[in-house]
Amino acid sequence: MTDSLRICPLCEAACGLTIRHEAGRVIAVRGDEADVFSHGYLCPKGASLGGFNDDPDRLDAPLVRRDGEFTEVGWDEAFAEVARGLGMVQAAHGRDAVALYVGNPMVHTLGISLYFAPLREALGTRNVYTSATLDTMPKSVACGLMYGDPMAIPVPDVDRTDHLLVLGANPLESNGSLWTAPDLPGRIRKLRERGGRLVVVDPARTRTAAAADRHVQITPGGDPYLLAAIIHVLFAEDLVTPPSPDRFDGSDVVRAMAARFPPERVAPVCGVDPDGIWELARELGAARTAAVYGRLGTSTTRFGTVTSWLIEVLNVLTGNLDRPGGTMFGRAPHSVPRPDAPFTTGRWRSRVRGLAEVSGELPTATLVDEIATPGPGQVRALIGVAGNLVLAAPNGERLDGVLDDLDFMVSVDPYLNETTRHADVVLPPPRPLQSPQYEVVLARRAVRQVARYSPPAWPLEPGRPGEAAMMARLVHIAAGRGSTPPPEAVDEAVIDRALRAAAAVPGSPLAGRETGELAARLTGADSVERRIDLMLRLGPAGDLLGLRPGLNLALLKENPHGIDLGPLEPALPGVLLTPNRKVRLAPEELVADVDRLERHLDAPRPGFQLISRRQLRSLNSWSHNVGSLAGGSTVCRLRLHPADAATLGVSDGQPIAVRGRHREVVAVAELTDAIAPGVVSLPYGWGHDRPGTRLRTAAEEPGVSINALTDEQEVDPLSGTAVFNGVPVELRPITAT
Ligand SMILES: Nc1nc2c(c(=O)[nH]1)N[C@H]1C(S)=C(S)[C@@H](COP(=O)(O)OP(=O)(O)OC[C@H]3O[C@@H](n4cnc5c(=O)[nH]c(N)nc54)[C@H](O)[C@@H]3O)O[C@H]1N2
Ligand SMILES: Nc1nc2c(c(=O)[nH]1)N[C@H]1C(S)=C(S)[C@@H](COP(=O)(O)OP(=O)(O)OC[C@H]3O[C@@H](n4cnc5c(=O)[nH]c(N)nc54)[C@H](O)[C@@H]3O)O[C@H]1N2
Ligand code: SF4
Ligand SMILES: [Mo]
Repeated sequence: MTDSLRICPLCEAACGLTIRHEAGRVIAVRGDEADVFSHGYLCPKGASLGGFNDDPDRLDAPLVRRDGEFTEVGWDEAFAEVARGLGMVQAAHGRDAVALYVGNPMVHTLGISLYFAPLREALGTRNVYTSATLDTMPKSVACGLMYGDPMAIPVPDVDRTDHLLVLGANPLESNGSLWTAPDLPGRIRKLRERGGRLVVVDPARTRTAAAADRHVQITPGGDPYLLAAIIHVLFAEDLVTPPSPDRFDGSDVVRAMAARFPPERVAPVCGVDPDGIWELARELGAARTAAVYGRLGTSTTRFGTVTSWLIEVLNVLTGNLDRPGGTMFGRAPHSVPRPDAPFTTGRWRSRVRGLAEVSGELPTATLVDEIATPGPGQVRALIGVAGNLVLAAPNGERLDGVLDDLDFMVSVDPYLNETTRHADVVLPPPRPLQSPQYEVVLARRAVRQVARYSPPAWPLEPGRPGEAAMMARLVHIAAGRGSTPPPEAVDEAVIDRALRAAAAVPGSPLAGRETGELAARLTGADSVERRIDLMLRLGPAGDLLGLRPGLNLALLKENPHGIDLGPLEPALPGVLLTPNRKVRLAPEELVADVDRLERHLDAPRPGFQLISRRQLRSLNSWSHNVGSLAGGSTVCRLRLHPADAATLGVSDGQPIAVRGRHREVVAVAELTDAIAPGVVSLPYGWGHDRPGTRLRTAAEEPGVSINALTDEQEVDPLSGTAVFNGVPVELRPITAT
């Protein structure tokens, strides 16, 4: 029996865990008490990491489709097949004919996060899609326009704040997102113990709302109006901390914008009375320190970007941006590439719907159009990495219907699921505990500066490639080098490029040094570890390849519970990439969308509005096969207010028909007064009843896919992000015949 320390790869909290294992099987999972960041915390999903790891339905060998049937093949044969399929499409139809989709586990998986940029570059296609346009992109666009860098996203300083205002997020179940803070439940409890306040704005009385000092039960889609009205009151009551014109541009424009949204005007669309809005604003304005935070319920909406922007503006106007107890910019312990120009969008547009490129990506909501619409530039092949498009994308059923029309599809995924069942080749990554872990992406969202590394808990079986090597081979194939060059060559090229860039910085201690000599200083068991070593050593606390004392991989290995580098520190103006190095409070693109927002005040209200939710013992679309998490309350139910149910004549546990724009599904009703009247909610990630999958446990309780009801034609125009909250639906009782 061995105990290995691991950073949990399941959610953004990134807890440190202790895994007891023997002969390649997990015996027990505990929170690592000595972890410098999570101090022993773990949630039910982390406790089931063994179930994820040991799931017998995980694929252990590549699958290739032959005469319509999947056959297990060797790795070289599988990659040769990928080279053939992608090469054929690139040769016949050009680079844009190959689309890349990368899903959410990218941010939790070293073997993907390190290769996304090289793969995208090697493919040279404009058809790059990720789950960001199903999730975070509105925040990236808002911050990109305000701060110049879409990665400069502040996080609430939860450990020091006096007042936390949460809109459209449920951190007590999700453990936080765009916000890495292990044990958010404990951190929020401590906030309240030290006299701080928690206010939650959500149409549902979630676990977080139930724990709050105040729950504002807003109507879906009401947030941008509520935020604008709060800003209105702050100005009207002289509660604004005036932003210094030396550091901030545009506060007059914001003031004029907010003047259009007095509480009395927006109250009906928010479902919050004007007095309640005045009170929220006064409370926020009076708090010694405060942080305003919004997540999925604010971003995957019709006005996701404007809403995300107004949240930032509110933090500025209350004097809370970039100060302890307010919201602060995270700082990774490793070197992070800085964009070389201020953020813009729309450098190209999608072929069919003309939607703007954002951060080098096109909206995932329109991938289906690009596949289904014939003509020059049509997508003919898809590389899907760690994504489950059929369940995750709006109107996923339409995608389900067109993926088989592709000339070639390869999936990098451990499961034969709703999406990968359409692939020609499935390449399964190793089990999570056999992969190394370092938080390349999440470290920038952490509420403290922390550096941790976990090596694989036990080695890979001989001949089995790690996910990094799999991705590196895809990079070679995408670049037209075929399936045979060594994967390490990709890493060495990245290292060489980074060292050249570092040596080219005038005045830096590395200036003018020879890159071969610098590369020889790197340590690590393989080329992936050498890359991490380099990133650490060139980072803000790094040892500059031995030129000063500081971080390197060897030091992290000596400190397996992590190294705590302290709380976040103010980072302005250093993080800014705007042309004049000031925060832009009122970027024109955002202000322009306020006209649409104002017009929408008078739009007719739908009968029912569908919203999404997450479940504590469930993880997106891919945990339902883990037996230890299945069952109990982890089922797919349509939550409905008892008053609405009475009107419809529906009782608890009964089937009910739900019609979205494109089709109707039958869900099981769960009556609860925790949801606002007129609103219904379904959990995200269900619908496991399709043939051709290998998810035996999940298929026993399949549920319905919420994305059978959502509409791929509806996006937040500024970010291209799908609308998952506030979706109009009709409900119909199913009468027994
Ligand atoms: N209606 C509605 N739709 C939503 C949402 C919602 O709230 N409502 N939420 C949206 C959000 S926030 C997100 S992030 C997206 C998620 O969109 P996706 O990322 O496309 O979907 P997931 O369900 O996270 O599926 C992850 C896939 O990665 C695979 N996987 C797991 N671990 C690994 C690994 O280590 N390596 C590889 N290669 N594969 C792995 C899993 O088997 C699964 O197929 O969905 C969005 N869709
Ligand atoms: N247990 C668990 N944890 C997870 C995941 C999981 O599947 N399970 N998934 C991970 C992922 S990929 C993500 S992105 C995060 C998401 O993390 P969160 O955003 O914290 O989680 P959600 O449950 O999606 O919360 C969205 C909330 O918005 C509310 N809402 C819906 N519409 C509106 C609206 O118009 N206005 C307001 N104010 N609220 C609204 C919903 O009722 C819901 O409570 O969770 C991550 N963590
Ligand atoms: S909160 Fe997230 S990171 Fe922590 S144990 Fe649970 S799933 Fe893992
Ligand atoms: Mo997400």
